[in-house]
Amino acid sequence: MRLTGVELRRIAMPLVAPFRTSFGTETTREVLLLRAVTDEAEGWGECVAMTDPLYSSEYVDAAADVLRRFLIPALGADLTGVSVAPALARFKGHRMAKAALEMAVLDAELRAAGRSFARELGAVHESVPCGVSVGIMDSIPELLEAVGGYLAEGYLRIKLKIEPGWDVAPVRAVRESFGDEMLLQVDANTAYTTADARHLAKLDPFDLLLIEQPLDEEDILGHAALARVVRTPICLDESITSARAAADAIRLNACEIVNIKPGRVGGYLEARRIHDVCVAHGVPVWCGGMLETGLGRAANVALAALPGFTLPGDTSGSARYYKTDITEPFVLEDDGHLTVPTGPGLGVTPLPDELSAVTLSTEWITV
Ligand code: SMG
Ligand code: MG
Repeated sequence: MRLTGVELRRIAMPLVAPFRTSFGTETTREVLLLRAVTDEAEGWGECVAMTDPLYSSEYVDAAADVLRRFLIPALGADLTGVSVAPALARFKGHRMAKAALEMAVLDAELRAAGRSFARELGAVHESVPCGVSVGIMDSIPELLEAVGGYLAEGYLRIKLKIEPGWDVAPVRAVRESFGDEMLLQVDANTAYTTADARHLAKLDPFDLLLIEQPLDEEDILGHAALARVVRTPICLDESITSARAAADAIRLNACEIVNIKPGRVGGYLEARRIHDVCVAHGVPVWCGGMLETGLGRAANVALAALPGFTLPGDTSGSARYYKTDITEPFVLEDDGHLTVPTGPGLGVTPLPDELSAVTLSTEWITV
């Protein structure tokens, strides 16, 4: 397949409500989209880097810069999806930017071949069970109302964002209000230290599925130490940047469960390798989310249909974040599942009017 060039497109999507985590509050999702133009088909990529480097070191302006100056020029005209990562390997880091470029090339290749992401990745399910991530709120009544609303919509698992000062009380309130049967987990986005181990153990009585990334992303041994104090299984997100990092964390007993986000690990192909490493070790995985548009959501839902994804992911419907998506929206079925797209490539395409309504700028890069 011959690559002609790549369009970088910046869009800004207003959120239906502010989303607060331990590192900040989002009200608008700024996204960098890529459109890879080849002699056979066009493909779309979505970069999950956020406006500010608060979730990880990457941020959207830096992703655009590294793509424009280094990654796209390094591709060469003749390529396929699997050749992207090796061509970019000599550039350190910037996994979210690399993932977006690989996604765009892979999408073009699969659209041309009439194959879906799901089939290509090895999906074994036609639909996937969905959870929802619930931000930090100003009060417990407000939180209970939000959780109640999501459960009424059919979400099968609730994830509460936590931070020091918003942890045991909201978890207790949600557990007591909605019962022991509900699948419930928490995500700290690195907000604690090993000195908080005894405090975090106070979450143990609430039968959480997992606690996600309580400590710093580099603190693998800290997570292993914490795991010896808390009974709730530890799940890593930010720390797992590659299949090798996953293998190391598992070997060091730093996690019992892994959150897989393709952007964080450099692409869907590395994400599949992490899935394979985890399956080989009997470690359950689930698909994380980065407030994707319908493009990234389509690919995430395909990934979540692989056999090792045995826990519901943060693969919510489009309406969780956006009043209007840039593709046909993903709508939760009554049973709390999303249908895995089966069309060529991602199986979804941006709607021209919706896309132009949120576009801030475009830039064409010739290869
Ligand atoms: O797409 O539903 C989603 C987001 C889920 O909580 C979510 N993501 O650490 O897992 C995580 C966060 C990262 C983004 S928070 C602004
Ligand atoms: Mg997380």
